Amino acid sequence: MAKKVTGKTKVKSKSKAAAKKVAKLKAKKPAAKKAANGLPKPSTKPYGQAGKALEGVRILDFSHVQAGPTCTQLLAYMGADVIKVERPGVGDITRGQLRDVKGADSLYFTMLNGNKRSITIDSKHPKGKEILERLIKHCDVLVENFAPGTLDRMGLTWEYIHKTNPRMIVASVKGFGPGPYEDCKVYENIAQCAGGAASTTGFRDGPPLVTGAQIGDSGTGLHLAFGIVSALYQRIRTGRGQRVLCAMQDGVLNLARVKLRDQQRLAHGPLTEYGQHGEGIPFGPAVPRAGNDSGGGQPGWILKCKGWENDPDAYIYFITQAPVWGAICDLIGKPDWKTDPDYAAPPARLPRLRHIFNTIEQWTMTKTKFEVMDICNAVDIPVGPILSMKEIAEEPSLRKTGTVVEVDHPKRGKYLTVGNPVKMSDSITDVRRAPLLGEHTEEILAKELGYSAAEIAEIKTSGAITAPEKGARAEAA
Ligand code: CAO
Repeated sequence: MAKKVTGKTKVKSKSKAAAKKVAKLKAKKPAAKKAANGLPKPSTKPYGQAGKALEGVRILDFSHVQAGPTCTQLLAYMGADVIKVERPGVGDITRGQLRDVKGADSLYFTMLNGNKRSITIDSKHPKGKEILERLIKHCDVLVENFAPGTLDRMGLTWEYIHKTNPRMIVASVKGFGPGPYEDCKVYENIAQCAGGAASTTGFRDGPPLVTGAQIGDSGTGLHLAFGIVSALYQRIRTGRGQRVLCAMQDGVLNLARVKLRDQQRLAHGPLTEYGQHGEGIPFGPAVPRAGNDSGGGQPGWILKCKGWENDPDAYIYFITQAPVWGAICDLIGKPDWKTDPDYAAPPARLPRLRHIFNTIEQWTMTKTKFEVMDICNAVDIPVGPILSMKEIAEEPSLRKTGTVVEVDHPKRGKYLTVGNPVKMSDSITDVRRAPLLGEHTEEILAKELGYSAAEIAEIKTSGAITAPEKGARAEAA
């Protein structure tokens, strides 16, 4: 069982005596805990007090930048012990990128590495390799998103890892899956472009656009987390680890699947719910950019609200959902549209969407986005205000649910981060600050890997966990 040591940091004892004790307990416990059907009896502890979903799972986290760290932060939120391995004196490159506070780890880093522990190891140093071997034996999952071939060059091939710990799951993010581009380095926007998102985002008469949401990095990290949890579940049956690969192109395509749906529909005629159909503009061979058209079967558009002249976010997304068409007509002062054959039924409205939304906008422009929200929701019309990041940061309900969390950091002070977006009734997330570079190196060497004080002193002088020379610390741009 995890043992509380200081504050909120939990560590596992790895001494031989403790291991024996645990083995003894394990040998006795199942019989007492199992119900007649062979499954564990439901815990009698109150909900939220029976540990966390992934408690006991140990992650060897080699990830950097965003895609991998998103994944391992989610696993840490779910209770996994995430040990982040970083290069001595350098660390994850994002520690120094887009810095807002001099001398402190950036928000880029701190918002992606909460609830983790940091150990510095030079993976190319012989002693570093030895420490890594112990970590591989100790952990359940290795997560990495290095450029293709990097892990192999460190000597950490699948064959070596699998031989060292047959139960280990090796989870990787790469830009592309096997094929012509498998050796390419990839960043967020490249994935958005290669996964079909950019060509279908933006306005028809403008260039392809990337979105602010990091669907290439964070989206792929999310997919990888799902793969890891599935592999952990399968391992219960098979007893062996496996490789889990998420290509960023595949992750983006999975999120853009409705556009591949539309690509196939094009073979059978125009996409009638796209605004361009109503405007009489013919479709080309590929799915076009659809501006703010709804991606589903209920037409929608972004409309101006009161104050739009000065506030770039005074807009609302308005959906003309068929079942509430009558309520929409009443609200905007067009009750005759309820029976007018040009407007009464959804197919009749499709060629007139531009005119319909212009008319609705005349009404929304007389109200603030929050007034539109209140009035429309009272009669079940689906609308959504365009919320600025400022409004989201200040929204009390998001603070209350733990989706936006304020944490304290010894070097940068208080900062906001995004908590666990998945809420579970029996696995409650407590968000903790990101670790300093190598903050837990000695703790992990001693308590997890069983190194003695003398051995640790020797490791320190070997150069395996410290920066090679003073002044070599990289300050990333
Ligand atoms: N000790 C010693 N060396 C270490 C180390 C450690 N603890 N950690 C990393 N390194 C070394 C690697 O061995 C590698 O060196 P070599 O190339 O000499 O073998 C070097 O650091 C750089 O690693 P990298 O190749 O992953 O990084 P990069 O800056 O060249 O590329 C990126 C960055 C993101 C483009 C690339 O990692 C990539 O394509 N990853 C896969 C796709 C991905 O995840 N993209 C998302 C990026 S944003 O989330």
